[in-house]
Order: sequence, then structure tokens, then C-alpha cells
Amino acid sequence: MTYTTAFSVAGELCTIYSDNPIEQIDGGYLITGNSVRVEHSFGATKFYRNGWNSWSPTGWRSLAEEPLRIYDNPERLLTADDAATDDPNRHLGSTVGGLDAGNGQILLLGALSLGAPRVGATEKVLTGEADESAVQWVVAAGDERQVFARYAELVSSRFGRARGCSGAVWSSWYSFFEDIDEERLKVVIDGLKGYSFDVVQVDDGWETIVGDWVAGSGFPSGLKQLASNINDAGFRAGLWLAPLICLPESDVARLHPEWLVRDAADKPMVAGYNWNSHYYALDTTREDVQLHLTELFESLVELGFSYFKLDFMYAGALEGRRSATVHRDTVYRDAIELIRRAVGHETYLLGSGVPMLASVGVFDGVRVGPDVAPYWDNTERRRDRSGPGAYNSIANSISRIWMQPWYDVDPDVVFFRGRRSLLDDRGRQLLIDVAQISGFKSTSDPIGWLDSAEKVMLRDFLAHSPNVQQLGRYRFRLDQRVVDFTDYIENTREDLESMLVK
Ligand code: 9PG
Repeated sequence: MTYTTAFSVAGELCTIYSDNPIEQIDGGYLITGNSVRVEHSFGATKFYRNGWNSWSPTGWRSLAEEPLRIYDNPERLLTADDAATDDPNRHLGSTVGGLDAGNGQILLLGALSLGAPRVGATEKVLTGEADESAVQWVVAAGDERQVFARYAELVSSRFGRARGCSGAVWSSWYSFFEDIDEERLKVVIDGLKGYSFDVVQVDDGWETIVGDWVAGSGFPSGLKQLASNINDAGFRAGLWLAPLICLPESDVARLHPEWLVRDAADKPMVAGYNWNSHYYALDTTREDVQLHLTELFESLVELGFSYFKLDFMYAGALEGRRSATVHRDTVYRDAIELIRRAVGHETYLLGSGVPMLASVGVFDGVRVGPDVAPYWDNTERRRDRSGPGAYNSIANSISRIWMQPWYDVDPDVVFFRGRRSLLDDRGRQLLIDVAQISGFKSTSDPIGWLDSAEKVMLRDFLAHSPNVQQLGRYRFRLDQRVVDFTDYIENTREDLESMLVK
């Protein structure tokens, strides 16, 4: 039997179809099942697509255009979105989707449960589908910001909210990338004294190899000394790890092949690509892997780290053969809960490359877009919204600002530096504005790279948190100033040509 409920939004009729009874709740309808349909009459309107993980393309795109997704790059697709459910011919996203009803009104369909929920749209119907039959959905319609807020609140009421506070973060990634060592960081840490940063986070490059989380040759004094150097300078010590993956050359992959998630041919499954290589995922349903992760994080906390940027975490939620046959979303959730138990509630957990929904309630902060870069965009990969660049980072982050009730929304770092940057003043100001809107403040600029005006700008950024009010989809008031991202996000500004890398 099919249950139906009709309602109207912006003067247009919508009808929900479900195999299970439809329950009316405050601000919407609740539906249970592995599929739900909402017929609409908005035609070729804009569709809100939410990508699966931190880096996945997210935002509004007309149904008349080609779907928002990663094109012509299967390696990037596997790393930066949900390759298992990707469909080049459909407007389809993960967990939540919406349609623009006009006049500031939207129709939203969002999942309240794990089980790989997806939302797709055509000019006639908004569809929810999932792997599990007990998935709960909400349909809500009305004012755009109120509808997103209602959905966000329903999710938090089921998944909780981690409440750690990061303060301002200095991260080594966007200045030195992997080229870090203890001497170089000592100079940076010295320079940061007197600036009101809370965390100095050492990014990728400290470890011997991805998978083996021991200090590499650039850190002969070891991790305990590194944490002490940071803590003694008055900052919390932060560390980057990708604890659920390993490169094929790592000790963990070579000595424990049985720890790896397997593919259908019973070979170690390729979980993604980076560092000029493919890499594997750990089977976190195994007790020995669980023990390995618990010991790893307990020891890192013991050494003095109290902030972790956990990266490439989506690999723990890929489809694959594991020792237990639970749904991949549950596998992931269990793994991050285990890490949370090991580090305790005083430690700040920032997720990057994480599935957005399954991370709610465990991570204190989550990266909501692809990597920023000191240039606006790269014309070589215009059809890949997941690549590094200021445009991609800003477009995703602003489109996910409504996730603030779930965790701190990390839009990635601000570049204050003029040197080693192709961003002009506008580009820099947009990054500053996004960071102020999100409230998550970070940079990678060593103080020694800044001229005196840039140092003043950085100090002002750290000292000042404007009152933020969202006025429209892409419009905000920061204290008395109105910032409008519309022309930038919709790519309707000709004058940004100068900031493109060609
Ligand atoms: C360290 C970096 C930084 C950065 C992270 C992450 O889709 N991709 O192929 C992809 C590769 C790398 C990447 C993001 C996406 O960078 O976001 O801040 O920590 O790892 O290696």
C-alpha cells in the first residue's frame, strides 16, 4: 500500500509517496523506509546537492544543467565523493537535497539515519533512497534558512553535538606542505608567540609514511619533544593523521595485510589516491585494528597532543569486505566513536575528508569544503569542484554554513600573505569573511612571511569576531557590513579572470 500526503509550498502542490505511514511533525513530515518520493511542480529549478564527504561538490545547480559532480577523474571521484553511488546522468547527492521553490522558499528532503541515504531530483520528483529499510526521512518546506535549520536540529537531536572549542589554529599545511621538520617548526612557533593562536597543528609530513604514525627523520627529537615545544610556547599541540588508511609501502600494510579492507577479488581494496599512489583502508571491525587505533591515540594524548586533524576518514566508510557484515556507515561511526573514547572529551577532533552525516556528534569540527589554495581557481579542472582553490573552498563552505549546529564548520585557512600567493585583496577578504562567518579561524602563514600591514590584518582577524547575520542564500551581515558572495559563487563576475591559474 502507498501512503500519500499533499501540501503546498510557494503556491505549488507537492505530494509525498511512501510505503509506510507519513507522520506530521512540527515543521514537516517524517517518513520511514529505503525510498521516498516527493512529486513537485517546480520544473527545471535549482537543486541543492550535498556531497558525501568534506571535499565533495556541494551547492545549488539548475536541473537544466549537467549534474554537480566530479567529472572525468575516477581517482578523484573515489577520494572526494561517494563513487559507489555516483551516477553521471542524475542530479544526486548524499543525505539531504532540496529544490528552489522561488521567493526564498525551498522543498527539502533529508535523512535522519545512517544507511547511505541519497537524495536525487528531476523536474518532477525529489527522491530519497537508502541501503537500509529503517532509514528515517524528513520532508520540510518553507523559508530556506528555517527549513535547513529545522533539518539540522532534527539531526542533532538524534546524533548529538560534540562541544570542544578549538580557538584559532595555525596549521603547517598551506605554507610548507610535507616539507616540515622540527627546526623549521621551532622558528614558526617562536614567531607565533604574542599572537593569539590557541593551537599549533602539525600537518602531513611529520610521519615516516602514511599508515606508520611514528616521527620521521625530520623529527629526531621525537613527538613528545614536538608537543612540548608547542605547549611550552603557550599553544595546544595539534597533529594531523589519516588513521584509517595506509600506503602500500607502509609497515602496517606490509606486516598486517590481514588488517586491510578487501575487494570482491579478495585483494586489498584501493580506497583512494594521493601521495602519487593508491592507498588502502584498515578494517576497523577487527579487534586487532581496534586495539591498534586505541593504543595509537592513547599514546598520542599521553605525549601531549590535545587536538587532532583526522584526515581521509571516508575510507572507513567505503563499501568493501570486512570481518563483520555491518553497514559501512555503522562501521565508520563505530571507528570514530572508538577514537573519541581513546582521546577523551577534552581533546578537539577536527574531521577532514569525513562523511558529513555519520560524523555528527563525534567530531568537534569538520572541514566542509575542498582544500583552499593561494589562487582563485584553476581553469584546467573547471569540471572538478573538489580540487584545491579559493573558489571551490568558498563555494562549498558557504553552501554548508547551515551545518553549524552539527559541528564547527571549518572552511579551511585564510591566506594573509601577499608573497607566495596569487590572490588579490578581494580574494583574501573573501577568505577572511568566510572564516568570520563560520567562526573557525585558521591560517598557515608563518609570521616571518608577512609584511607589517599583513601582520596587522592577522592580529585584527584574531582579535575581532563580528556579529554575523545571514540575510540570504549567499548574503551576510558582518557587524555593519554586508558581504554578498552571490556573484562569486554563481560565477557571474568577469573581473575574477585575473585570479585564475591557467
Ligand atoms: C595533507 C592534506 C591536508 C589537507 C587535507 C588533505 O581529493 N583529494 O584527492 C584530496 C587530496 C588531498 C587533500 C584533500 C583532498 O588534502 O584536506 O588540508 O591536510 O590532506 O596531505
